[in-house]
Amino acid sequence: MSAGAAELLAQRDRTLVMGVVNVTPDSFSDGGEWFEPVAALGHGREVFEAGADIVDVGGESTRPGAERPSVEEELRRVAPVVSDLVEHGAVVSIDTMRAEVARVAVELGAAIVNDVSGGLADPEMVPWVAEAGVPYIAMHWRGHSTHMQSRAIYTDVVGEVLYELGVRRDELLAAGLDAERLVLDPGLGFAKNAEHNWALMAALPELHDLGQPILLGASRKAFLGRLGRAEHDSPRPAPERDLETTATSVMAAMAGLWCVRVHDVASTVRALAVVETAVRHLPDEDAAQ
Ligand code: PMM
Repeated sequence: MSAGAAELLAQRDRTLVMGVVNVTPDSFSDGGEWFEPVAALGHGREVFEAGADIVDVGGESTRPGAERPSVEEELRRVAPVVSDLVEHGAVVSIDTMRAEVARVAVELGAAIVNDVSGGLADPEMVPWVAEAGVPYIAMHWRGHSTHMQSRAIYTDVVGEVLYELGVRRDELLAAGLDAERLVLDPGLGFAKNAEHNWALMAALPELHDLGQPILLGASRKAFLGRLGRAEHDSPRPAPERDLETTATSVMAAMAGLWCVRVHDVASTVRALAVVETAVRHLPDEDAAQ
């Protein structure tokens, strides 16, 4: 494991910021703005320079209904961006459900694998991660984008997500993953409607019951775009959801989560500095005794 990634995984004094670089023609959150190679490289560096602790590079859109690119196409998209960011000193995570893409990205210097399927999409992913010993982010997942919304059925979304993530954690550890290198994520928006996402947002501290560092990916998701809009109005466009995103980042930091995954890094970095500074001013319990 790289020194940078090891240090970040052990970080508990503040909530980390993961900046998103989607090299896709159809990502819902940035509409494919960074698809062209030159734009993708430039955007990657902007995200890093804005203060991201981790830069998350992905080449497959997970927007509901999205078609999957081939492995070759996914690699063509992400490889130059991963290499460039690594060269510039960034800690890079590769956002992929494919073992082959993860393997090549790690060879190029990516330090973390971020798998929205938690290893369920590609049977080769978990054995490879176990063998490579690379830090792994496993998200709560019920199926590919083409049919995930039909699986957004829960009677108790918080209880069920915690249960299913707990089962996945146990399976991943049994498969040989190192508990010190495993991060879990409730997967907002993945097989979840707005009500489900809000219920999870209201229960962030409960995610600690899983006993692993937690990452939250609320940034620019549709449930935030509907706030303050009449039912019949269209949601606010994704790039205009950063204020709401920043509020979710603050909630995550107040709940003591490990990391937030966001598109606009600068606003979250500044908001989290407020939380971090206030937390540092908490009375020292030991000294008070
Ligand atoms: N969301 C998206 C993509 N990758 N990874 C993790 N770990 N958690 C998420 O919530 C997550 C993710 C989809 O959002 P995007 O299109 O804005 O990248």
